[in-house]
This record gives sequence, C-alpha cells and structure tokens, in this order.
Amino acid sequence: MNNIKAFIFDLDGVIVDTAKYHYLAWKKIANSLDIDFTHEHNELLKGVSRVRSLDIILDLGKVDATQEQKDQWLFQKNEDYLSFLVDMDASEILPGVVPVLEFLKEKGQKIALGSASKNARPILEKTGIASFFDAIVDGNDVSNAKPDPEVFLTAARLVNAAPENAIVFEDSVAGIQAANIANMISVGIGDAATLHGAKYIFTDFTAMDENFLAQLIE
Ligand code: B16
Ligand code: MG
Repeated sequence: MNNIKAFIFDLDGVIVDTAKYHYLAWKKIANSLDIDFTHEHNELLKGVSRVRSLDIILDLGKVDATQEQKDQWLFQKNEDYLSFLVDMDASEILPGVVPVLEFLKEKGQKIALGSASKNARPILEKTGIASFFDAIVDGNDVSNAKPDPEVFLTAARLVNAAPENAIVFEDSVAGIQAANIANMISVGIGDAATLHGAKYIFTDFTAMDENFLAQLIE
C-alpha cells in the first residue's frame, strides 16, 4: 500500500461558522411549531443530515407530521439558511484554517472535504478556498449520514489514501464517531468535553502548531 496521507476537513463548524445559521433557520421552524429549541438542542444536529435533523426536532416537540409537511419545512429551512449565505465571503472562514491549508499544500499533502451538507460546494466557492481541495465529498454524494463512515471513506478513496493514513478534522460527535469507525485519525475541533471520543482535540486551528501537522505527515 502507498503512503499517501489524506487530510479530510468537515465544513460546518470546522472551516466556516455556519452552525449559527443552521441554528437560526431550525429555530424559526421549531418555534413556528411551538417547539422550544435551544443551543443545547442544536448540538444534537451538528454533522447530522437535514432530513434527520428535522426528525430530531419533531421528536423533541412530540410532533407527528405527514411527509408533505416535512418536505415543506425542509424546503423552508434551506431557503432561510441560504438567505444567510448570500453575502458570505472569506471573512467567515474560521481562525487558523487558511494557514493550515497553505501548510499542507506546501508539503504536497492531499486535502479533501467530508461534509454532510448539500450546500458545501457553493460555500467553498464563496469563501474562495475551493482550489485547495483535491476531492470534495458532501451530502449530495453519499447515501449514509455520519456516524456512518461513508463520507470519509469516499474522500480517502478519491485521493488514493488508505483509511489508516487519513486524518479527519471534525466538530461534531457524529463526525468523530464516523472517523473512528473508519479507522482514521480523528481530530476534534471545539469543546474537549463534547468531543472526548477524538484521538486529539484542539479548541480551534490557531491552537494547532506546525509540529503537530508535520508529525502526522511523517
Ligand atoms: P445542509 P458538516 C452538516 O455539515 C451540519 O453540521 C449540519 O448541522 C447540517 O444539518 C448538515 O450539514 C446538512 O446541511 O442542510 O446544508 O445540507 O458539519 O458535516 O459540514
Ligand atoms: Mg461540522
């Protein structure tokens, strides 16, 4: 087997802080159904597909709905979410992300995206970082959502890297589980208590020095 390394980035909450927009859009739907929706509830939706997220919210409120109603709420949620993205630009990239992408590129490493979002490609374009990625795998490309490892296994395969040579940067519990199930090196970005299942944890990319990355490349 070759020794190619794949550095796989989640999108929402790792590269860009879109979690706040997902939250506002879901809160609007939840509140219109008289369901209380807090930031704590929102943690349950991180890394989770749109369809599954709605089911979690309806369960919280013990609301039964027809497929037609669900489709309408899913459509409305995405319209509201997209309205927040209209003016998105490079200023929304989270601190330390671009230096890490530049470092990995400079070292000739493969970089991939592994996101549950169906809006990943336009976000990478709007923020001007799409060209860093050798492979992009998002919610349009997989049938099984995180914690299923399909999204990360597909990303590693596209850049010819073995799973054990893949490093996954994730902000969600479901994403860390997916990376671990795939036998990849999981790196949590965010709160240590929430992401305790990760092999390594950093509060954000500014807390990650080049020695850490260099050691993963070796
Ligand atoms: P969309 P990630 C995930 O993206 C988000 O964390 C999650 O909150 C969202 O529901 C999901 O994408 C689907 O997003 O509605 O845009 O298809 O963190 O895996 O990059
Ligand atoms: Mg995420």
